[in-house]
Amino acid sequence: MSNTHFRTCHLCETMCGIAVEYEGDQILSIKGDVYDVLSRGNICPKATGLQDVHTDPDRLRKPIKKINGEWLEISWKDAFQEVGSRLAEIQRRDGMNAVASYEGRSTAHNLGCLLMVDPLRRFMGTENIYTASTVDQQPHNFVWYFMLGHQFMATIPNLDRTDYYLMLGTNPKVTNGAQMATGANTYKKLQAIRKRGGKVLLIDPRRNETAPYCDEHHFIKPATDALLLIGLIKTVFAKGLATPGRLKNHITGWEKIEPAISEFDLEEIANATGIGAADIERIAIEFASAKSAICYGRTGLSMQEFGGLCNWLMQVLNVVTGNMDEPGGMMFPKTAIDTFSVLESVKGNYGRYHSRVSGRPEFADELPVSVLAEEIMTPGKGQIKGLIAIAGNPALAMPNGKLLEEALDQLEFMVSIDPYLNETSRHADIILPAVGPFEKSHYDLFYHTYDTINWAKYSPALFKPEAPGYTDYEIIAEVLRQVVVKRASNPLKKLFAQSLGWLLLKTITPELILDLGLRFGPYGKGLNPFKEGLSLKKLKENPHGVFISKLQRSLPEGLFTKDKKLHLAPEILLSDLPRLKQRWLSGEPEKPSEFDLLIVSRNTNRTLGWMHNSLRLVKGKETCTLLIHPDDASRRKIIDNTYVTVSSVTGSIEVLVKISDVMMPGVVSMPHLWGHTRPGTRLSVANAHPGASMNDITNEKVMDELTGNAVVNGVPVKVEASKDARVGDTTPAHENETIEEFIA
Ligand SMILES: Nc1nc2c(c(=O)[nH]1)N[C@H]1C(S)=C(S)[C@@H](COP(=O)(O)OP(=O)(O)OC[C@H]3O[C@@H](n4cnc5c(=O)[nH]c(N)nc54)[C@H](O)[C@@H]3O)O[C@H]1N2
Ligand SMILES: Nc1nc2c(c(=O)[nH]1)N[C@H]1C(S)=C(S)[C@@H](COP(=O)(O)OP(=O)(O)OC[C@H]3O[C@@H](n4cnc5c(=O)[nH]c(N)nc54)[C@H](O)[C@@H]3O)O[C@H]1N2
Ligand code: SF4
Ligand SMILES: [Mo]
Repeated sequence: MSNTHFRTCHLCETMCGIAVEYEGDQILSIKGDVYDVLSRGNICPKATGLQDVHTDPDRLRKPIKKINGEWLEISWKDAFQEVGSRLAEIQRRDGMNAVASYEGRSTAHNLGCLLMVDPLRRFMGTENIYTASTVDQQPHNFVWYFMLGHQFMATIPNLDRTDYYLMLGTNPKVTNGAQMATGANTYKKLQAIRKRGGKVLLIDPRRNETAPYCDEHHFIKPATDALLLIGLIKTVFAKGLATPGRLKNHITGWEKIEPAISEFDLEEIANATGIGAADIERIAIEFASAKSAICYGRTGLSMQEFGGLCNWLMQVLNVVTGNMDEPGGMMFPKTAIDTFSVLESVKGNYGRYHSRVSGRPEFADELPVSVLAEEIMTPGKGQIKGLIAIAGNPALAMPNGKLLEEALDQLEFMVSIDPYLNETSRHADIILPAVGPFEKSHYDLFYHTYDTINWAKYSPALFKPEAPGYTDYEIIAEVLRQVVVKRASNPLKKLFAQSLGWLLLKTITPELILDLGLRFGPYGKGLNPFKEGLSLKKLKENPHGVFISKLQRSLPEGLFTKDKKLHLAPEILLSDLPRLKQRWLSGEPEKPSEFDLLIVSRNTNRTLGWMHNSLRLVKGKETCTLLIHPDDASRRKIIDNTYVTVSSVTGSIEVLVKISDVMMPGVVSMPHLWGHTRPGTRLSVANAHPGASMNDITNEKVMDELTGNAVVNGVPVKVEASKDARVGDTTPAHENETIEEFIA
């Protein structure tokens, strides 16, 4: 007899509800949960790949240790002991900063990892904290911190009520939420906007898969978006359409905006971006005149040279047209567990210390991941000798991954907390794998901050793991306990750390934290048995989630700034404008270079980097392809469906080429987190579908100077036909498959 288990798919921020049909410990199917409060049955193909992760023979179930280049299984007890003593030894000898940590994106999707982020930082006491955020959304966090007072006070496009949606550098048809908890098939929300008479626009150097769901698509030269946004804001002011609306008395810096951008000329902006001045003016007028409007951009804007400026200017456009904190504009969720008000430490900070080698400022206790390799490879006081890598694969994910791999090999000790022996963990000395995706409970402690409605949902574990089987929470907690104990300078301190750590581990479970968080959150029942409200029990009784409300207005009360004002013109952002002007509008012609094309990134429809070991997701046509415009291809005598060489100042790769006019001339595009060609991994399916790693050609030295975010869009490259042009498959360049098509 089969049963159905309801839970949230934890693969991305979209947070879809899934219905898992199972019998015994076998999964029979994974479908969308039609009763899920958020997603109403919508899912994407990736969710079905979770079944493969569950059964994957390559997924590690026990700790392994590298001994003379061979991986051997060891007991959990020995593994924890060794990790603890090796890390403690390094810190005792070389200081706290000699051990670093890298937390990848799966941290944010994992209850156990999330609960341990703060303890990890406190107990390891190191300034060398790196995460995937600095190759992703750091510019958003930076701007929210300086404008709204909290790095996680996320502005959420209120798609369900908007009349005008201007998107830049994002592809929701493929990526869905992309930092919005929407439920899958976000394109239906775009269709709904148009159906009710609204308008949807896309600005992107690639006419991506979302373009067919838009009224207009405009190509833009990579990394010039900040100029376009300035053009839009200028026009709004020039036409007398600027209005603060309800927030009039709660904004500072309004008067600084117009003067700050006055020197940027609209014709020059048009020339630099490739979007005509008449179009810029028209879009600005339409945007400001619409009943409600949203300007929103994602990784195309955050992972480029002006990530900080782009994210700030988008918010400025929303504010000066009266669309901040308004239905149909940008809104703010109110989460059931209010982690961000409780933990003062996560609000954000800036520049309290700097990276040792190139002096990059810290933001929110993190240093840019682009400096991790140099911090490991440069000798001197404070050099990184040990690394805790959690739920991330920086060898493929960060710029110049190969350099990072060289650096990882120089470490004295590295532990990976990861279920796979992959491109990064192969450099570790010990790998500690947590239980599988259905063997632990789930609550989106982090991604509820991107909620498009106010709601809450808890998913219990479905299966019991093979004994002993530890969750990420237990693994990280035990590693910390071991390090603290072994670092202790005298027996009394050791005993105290040992007992307290043990007591905390046994009594403070994730479920207890969740229950308290829910009870004392904004919708909680507290400890009053007669009061209606949220508790963990209530969520357990509602496996499809509990709907609380649509998003409500929440400013100015909800602001985290000390003066309770929205800071429209933070000095730090204003001060970056000259860099933008110098880069694009200096009047000097660009120097000719052999790297005469610009490469940009994209996500692919069916996959997510670390899911490439799921056969059902990677089989069929090759998706790791380079897209190039026909004119650029013919000039280089490139033939469709052959392998080409793409090189940059960093290195070169070979990749299958698809010639397509979806690309802006002068720009090429390829997906990231491929390139499963490194020896010594245990990824049998991924190795058979390797692709190439885009980050073998990106440059760790180039970053958004303001926020430290890595630049993986707009990287100069050269593309050449390979000498022995191998022929690839013959599938079309556009991947417009829907879940229905895929499953059929
Ligand atoms: N299927 C799938 N979905 C995913 C993921 C996945 O791996 N696979 N990953 C998830 C994660 S972690 C994230 S962060 C999100 C990312 O979500 P998105 O930001 O939607 O991701 P992309 O598909 O990379 O879309 C970025 C777009 O920016 C464009 N672009 C590049 N450079 C520029 C530029 O300079 N200016 C402009 N205007 N556009 C530019 C690219 O052509 C591309 O179309 O997706 C999430 N969803
Ligand atoms: N060129 C280029 N580079 C990019 C991007 C781009 O657009 N272009 N995008 C960037 C973006 S948006 C992101 S988010 C990053 C992603 O960068 P990373 O987070 O570093 O890369 P992932 O491949 O997602 O790594 C996830 C890791 O988590 C592990 N994992 C899976 N489940 C669990 C679990 O339950 N517990 C633990 N402990 N581990 C688990 C997987 O095995 C894998 O090793 O890449 C960035 N890099
Ligand atoms: S969009 Fe796909 S991967 Fe993301 S949560 Fe939904 S089903 Fe999972
Ligand atoms: Mo991401």
